[in-house]
Amino acid sequence: GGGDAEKRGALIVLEGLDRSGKSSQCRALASFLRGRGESVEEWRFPDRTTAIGQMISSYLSQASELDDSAVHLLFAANRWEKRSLMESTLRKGITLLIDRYSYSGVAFSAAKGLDFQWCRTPETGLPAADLVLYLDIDPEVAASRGEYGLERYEKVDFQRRVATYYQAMRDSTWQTVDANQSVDEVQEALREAAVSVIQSCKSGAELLRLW
Ligand code: NYM
Ligand code: MG
Repeated sequence: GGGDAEKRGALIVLEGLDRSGKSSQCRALASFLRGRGESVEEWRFPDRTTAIGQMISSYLSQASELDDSAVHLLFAANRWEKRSLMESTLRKGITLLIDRYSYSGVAFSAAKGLDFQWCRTPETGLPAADLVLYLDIDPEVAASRGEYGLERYEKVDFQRRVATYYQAMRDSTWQTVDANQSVDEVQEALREAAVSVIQSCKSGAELLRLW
C-alpha cells in the first residue's frame, strides 16, 4: 500500500425505498462528519445535471417514455460518467456520501420484471461501496410522507417488490437501520457506522469493485 491508499476517503451509500428519509439523513450525516473534521462531499444518483441525467429526470417525471432496458442502461451510464471523478475524489481523502447507487439501479429495474442478473451486469467494475446504509421503512409509512406518488415508481405494491430485491443484494458491507424510528434515532445509528468505516479506509482498506 502506497501513501495515497492509506488516506483515501470512504464511499458510503444510503439506500432505501422512496421517502425512506435518505436525503435528509445524508445532509445531517454530512454536517456531523464535517463537524468532526472530515472532508465530505454529498452526491446523489441519478445525477440529474448531466445530459444523461436529464433524460432520466424527464422519464421519472413521466414527461417521456423509454424502454425499460434502455432506461436501466442510462441509470448505469449516469454512474459510469462519474466514475473517474468518484475515484479521484476518494483518493484525495474525501469521503463520498451518496444518496442511491447501483443497488437502486438493480432493485428498481428488477422490480419491473427485468432479469436480476442482467440488471447487475452494467454495474460491473464500478467502485464498490465501503458501507451501504439501508434505511428500512414500511412502504405504507413511506407512502404517507409528503409528495409521495408524484414520480414514476412511487406506488406501494411496486416499492414492496423493490424491497425484496434490495434484500437479495445484502452483503457484508450492508447495515440495515430501522427507518420507522424518529429522525434522530436513525441519525444516531448512521453516525457510528460511518465513523468506523471512514477510519478503516484511512487505515488502508482497499477500494473494491462491483460485483
Ligand atoms: N432509481 C434510481 C432507479 O430506478 N435506478 C437507479 O439507478 C437510481 C439511482 O429513480 N424512485 C430510481 C429510484 C427513485 C428514482 O431517485 C429517483 P430520487 O432519489 O428520488 O431522486
Ligand atoms: Mg424520489
